[in-house]
Amino acid sequence: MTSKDYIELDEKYGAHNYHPLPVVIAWAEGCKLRDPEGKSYFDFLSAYSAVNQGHRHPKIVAAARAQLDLVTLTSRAFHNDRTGLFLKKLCDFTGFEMALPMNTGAEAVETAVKAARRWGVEKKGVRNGDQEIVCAEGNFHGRTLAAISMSIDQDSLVNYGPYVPGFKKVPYGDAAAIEAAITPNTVAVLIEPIQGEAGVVVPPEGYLKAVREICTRRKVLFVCDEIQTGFCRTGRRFAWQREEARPDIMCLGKALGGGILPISAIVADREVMEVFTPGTHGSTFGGNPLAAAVGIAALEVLEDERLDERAESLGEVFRAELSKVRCPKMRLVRGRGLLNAVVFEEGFEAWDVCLALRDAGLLAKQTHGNIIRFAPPLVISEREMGEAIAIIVKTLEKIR
Ligand code: IF1
Repeated sequence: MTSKDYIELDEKYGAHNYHPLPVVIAWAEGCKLRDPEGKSYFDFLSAYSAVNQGHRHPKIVAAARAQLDLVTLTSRAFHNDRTGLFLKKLCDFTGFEMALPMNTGAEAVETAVKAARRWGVEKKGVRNGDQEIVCAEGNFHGRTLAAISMSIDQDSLVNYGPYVPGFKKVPYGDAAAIEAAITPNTVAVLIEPIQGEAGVVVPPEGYLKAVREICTRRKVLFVCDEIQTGFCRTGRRFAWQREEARPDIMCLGKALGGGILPISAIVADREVMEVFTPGTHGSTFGGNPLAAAVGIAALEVLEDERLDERAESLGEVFRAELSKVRCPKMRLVRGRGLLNAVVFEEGFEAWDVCLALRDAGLLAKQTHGNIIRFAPPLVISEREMGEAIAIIVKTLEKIR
């Protein structure tokens, strides 16, 4: 079968809830992808930052293989000999006291919302049903009903009502707007430390620190969605660390699964996490032994290969080279670490640029029409980065 055949199958049998770039991936390793015809590409999306450790990292694959021969799924009705080790590793890595494992990012966000609402009643004295959460315009927190109820993106929202109440939306990057939105019923402020889907929107310096301070002073939980920004992507283990704005709850996902499995979690200290008691939350697959083994290896790779430092230094190179590009349609290059975006002028359609990049051997995806996100696996070598930058520069300089 050819790429064309595989694309036809997707279109015939799959719901049309995506409009993928016309390319089929049949093999991957590190930061390289290959299609069924054998053409090779640099991966500059990394499955939206779920493959920070690179495709099929040998250490993570080995951990998965070994666990496949022992036990893979038990549910949480019984203990197993992997989940606890994973949770300890995750707490050590993040510096929080406790973790609650789930599967997808959206579930981690749901878990954080539930934790905050319960905390609001049980620790702050808000009446059940009155809890409010402040979130930011332009956010992306997933596809569940609660997550889309926080969104202002029409495509994500339209005709899915009734929406989950209790969310107040304020402009992103404006700490005063958060302060003004807080009422005695507010239980949490939930934001991304950098907005990914919005087009890698980096908030003004001091924003996260100010949000942290406001939350502490107003007795409101600061919840950080680090699902896309976390695990070394932005040049720190977690994006909030740039401002030492330690949240009360972190939502984690994507790269926690090492590019192999969906693994998500929230982490928090005991004072918050203790609102969960037996029967109040859970998941059949959350923290399963296979996921736990993969998750431990995924975290070890981030540590052993110092992928935070790699992302920081390679990100500097990337932005420096890209800002030299001469292209009349380009407006700016922004980002932190290896989560970057090129922003074109308003109304510009970047789809054709993504097609040209594909033809030149590099895969990236546009967002909001005029923004292209560039986020390679953090294991990309200096040499590979040089080759990839050359492809991008050459392609952008051809745009009229
Ligand atoms: C898709 C976007 C990125 C996320 C943050 C929670 C989730 C995500 C900050 C939910 C997920 C994904 C979802 C994926 C595309 C991708 C995405 F373009 F849609 F917005 F990365 F920028 N919080 N983001 O970024 O995690 O439930 O998907 O595991 O196709 O919807 P999930």
